[in-house]
Amino acid sequence: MTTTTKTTQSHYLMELEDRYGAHNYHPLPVVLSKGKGVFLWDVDGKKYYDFLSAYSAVNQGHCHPRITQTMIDQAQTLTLTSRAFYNDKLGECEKFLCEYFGYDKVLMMNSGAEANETAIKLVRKWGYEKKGIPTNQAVIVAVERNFHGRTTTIISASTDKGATNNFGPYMQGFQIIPYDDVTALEAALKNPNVAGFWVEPIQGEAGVYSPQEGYLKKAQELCKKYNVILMMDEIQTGIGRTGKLLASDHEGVHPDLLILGKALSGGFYPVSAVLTSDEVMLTIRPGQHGSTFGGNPMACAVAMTALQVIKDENLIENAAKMGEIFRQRMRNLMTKTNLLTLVRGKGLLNAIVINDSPDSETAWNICVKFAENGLLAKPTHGNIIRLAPPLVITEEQVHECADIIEKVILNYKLG
Ligand code: IF1
Repeated sequence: MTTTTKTTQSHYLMELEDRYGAHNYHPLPVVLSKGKGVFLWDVDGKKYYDFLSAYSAVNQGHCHPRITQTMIDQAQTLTLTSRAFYNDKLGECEKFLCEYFGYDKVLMMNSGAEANETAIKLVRKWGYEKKGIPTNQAVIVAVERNFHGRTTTIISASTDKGATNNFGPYMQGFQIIPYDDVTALEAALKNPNVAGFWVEPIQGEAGVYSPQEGYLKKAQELCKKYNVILMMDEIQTGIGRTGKLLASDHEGVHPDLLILGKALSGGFYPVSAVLTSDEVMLTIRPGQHGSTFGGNPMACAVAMTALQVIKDENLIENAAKMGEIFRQRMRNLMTKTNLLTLVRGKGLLNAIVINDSPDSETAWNICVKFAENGLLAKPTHGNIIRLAPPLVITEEQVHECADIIEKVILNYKLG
């Protein structure tokens, strides 16, 4: 594995994590201590372009001043009441979210995994109480190579060995079909016990993999035809990332149930949400679901400002424009080297595919070189690198980053 020269301080901090923290991650050897906009700084003061955006949670850019101010103000006023009482931010935020995304009702949670858990519970409840599925027979159809989080229920629908191995026994009630396959989808939905179809409009973890055009539209039609809830996980793809408010908007699809997280807070605070119709949402009654922190005043205040920033700064349009420029630069780079075989993605959710095996360490080694040259990105699989800067990036910065990527790729020698 490639290593970089590190100072005593960064070594010390990496060793602390290694010594006292669980080994559930394998980070790049960079210790970050500051962020602003598209930039991050390490403990030695070295500056980097952030091309991960905390897995698309900081679409608004690091430490956005307006969100920071909202958070400070709210922290000095009221942070948490629990849902045992009303609070003066929750209703406002719920109205804001419903109008912003076009749904009847919203249920706020904290992490993305919790939002997906909430979605599963809602869809099952609706399945029994509205669709008439016999007790404990509800099926949720999910797809191969999905990523929806890490709870025991969610991993029960995962096809990734690393995510599932030795974490059993698994939750029942999921059927897995291939992604981007309408024939398989229709065959599955014919089962009258199917309550929901659970899908990401672009698969992030799988390597920024978009389905063929028309897939989501067709999925929506099939769900309607068979009275099944289309559950769209837009935790990574939503909130401007792909150059539309939602990735579903590329096909004009309005999911029956929308799952959001990450950029809902601009990276300040864990805020997630499920949006859906009255018919689905009202199947859950008092005491049947919730969370201590879900819908707290801090989360509500932060989420409203974070979403307002997306609109006020035209970040959706910017993501679309900058994404085009970036992919054009990568396509141009492909003409100069055999190392790069593909660039794909939408808006500012992109990936490059390296001409090496998925089991290789090439993508990792290239990311280490990117870091040395002032750009932080993370491999997904041995040969795919996700490239997803904050949506506040400017054209000049896109070119500067493309120059860094080009320089590293053109100088890289396959081992
Ligand atoms: C990690 C990936 C990204 C998600 C979708 C739900 C969740 C996620 C579509 C869960 C989370 C993250 C979590 C992160 C790695 C990461 C990831 F590589 F695994 F796929 F972003 F690309 N649905 N995605 O992408 O949300 O509970 O984490 O808030 O470190 O596990 P969470």
